[in-house]
Amino acid sequence: FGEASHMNIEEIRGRSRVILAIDEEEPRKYWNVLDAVGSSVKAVKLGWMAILSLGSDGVKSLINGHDDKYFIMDAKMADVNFINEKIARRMAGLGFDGIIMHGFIGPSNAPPSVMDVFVLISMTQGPTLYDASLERAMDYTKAIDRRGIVVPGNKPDIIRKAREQFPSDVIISPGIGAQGGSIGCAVKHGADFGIVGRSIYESSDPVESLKRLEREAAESQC
Ligand code: NUP
Repeated sequence: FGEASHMNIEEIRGRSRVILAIDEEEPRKYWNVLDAVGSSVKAVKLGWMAILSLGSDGVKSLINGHDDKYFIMDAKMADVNFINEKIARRMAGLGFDGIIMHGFIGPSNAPPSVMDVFVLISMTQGPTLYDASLERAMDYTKAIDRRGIVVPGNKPDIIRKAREQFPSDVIISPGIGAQGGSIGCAVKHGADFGIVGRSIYESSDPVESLKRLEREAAESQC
């Protein structure tokens, strides 16, 4: 873990239920969006678009410039163990606190030890093979040392099943807003966080959109 003095993901949960995803083309937009939302955003998810747009040095600067926040790399890793470990070490070096891995690589997956691992067990689009054998995906995931899991925020039934099976995991759920999910409903069914991208970064008033999402999460209604 880096030297930053930010909170861990469980501490953040007490203050905010939104993880901001940014998948922009323009390097400047990553800075602009984070400027706009300021300290009200505590956790940010970046992915391959950020690495491609900003470059790895640019991502490192962005994370360094916002050391009050928890950063997750949505790597959706699914390689053999020694490669996953190498990639995770590089990502930790850029300042990331957590990384997302695919669950389908199964119980022989030795998760990287350098950062928090979130295992994806179902997707917002689909059905995928995960849904064809959700029980198996969950069993595989239980065998992996992890901080939490990723389940679709637009599929409340899957969130509920996952929460029953993973009572103490941090559940993070994309698919809120632009992909049809409701953060209130996701939280009601057991999600700890909604991951929200376009509904915030493409909004004409990102701060207002964020406030509305936090309100809905607190109300926890479908
Ligand atoms: O199943 C998934 N669906 C999904 O959209 C797993 C994900 N990690 N994501 C990510 O969530 C996707 O890569 C994007 O960064 C974010 C959703 O963005 P938006 O639909 O809120 O703009």
